[in-house]
Amino acid sequence: MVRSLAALAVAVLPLAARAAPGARADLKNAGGETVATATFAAVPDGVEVTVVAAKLSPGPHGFHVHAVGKCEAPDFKSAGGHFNPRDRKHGLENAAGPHAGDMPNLVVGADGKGTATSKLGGVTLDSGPASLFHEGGTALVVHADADDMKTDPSGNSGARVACGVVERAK
Ligand SMILES: [Cu+2]
Ligand SMILES: [Zn+2]
Repeated sequence: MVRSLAALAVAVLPLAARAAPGARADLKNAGGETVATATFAAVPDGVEVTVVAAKLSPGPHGFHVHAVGKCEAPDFKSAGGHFNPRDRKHGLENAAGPHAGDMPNLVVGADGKGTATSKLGGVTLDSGPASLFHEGGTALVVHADADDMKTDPSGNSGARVACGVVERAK
């Protein structure tokens, strides 16, 4: 009994040590179907995003935080450009970048599933221009194609195929 409790404590501890999600987003496709979910947690100097894709086309997809918390199907243009409070250029590999909302590609397997965790440096869940809850909010967007990580303003990642407004976790 004592031994199994100890094993349980070891198994549970890494989860308990992680920050509780401070925000979440449900990403829907143009048909209104939820195809991925994301959670956001405050970490030192930024916000960690974990996305779990359940139903996306296989391959790498551009994946960003966009500057407006509005997801109007079918093109999701309502989400605006990339979240960019520090007026940088697009791309994790751009010397003049990146946008605060830029992240590595989301890689989806042949089964339509994929998981990724990335850190948004210099972003907060609190208040101010660098907050995901700045006036008007923000949205998480998945694109049809891979982001080349350097072409301004959006890495040639093509159409917006899924969008989710970033909301406070309850
Ligand atoms: Cu985008
Ligand atoms: Zn960008």
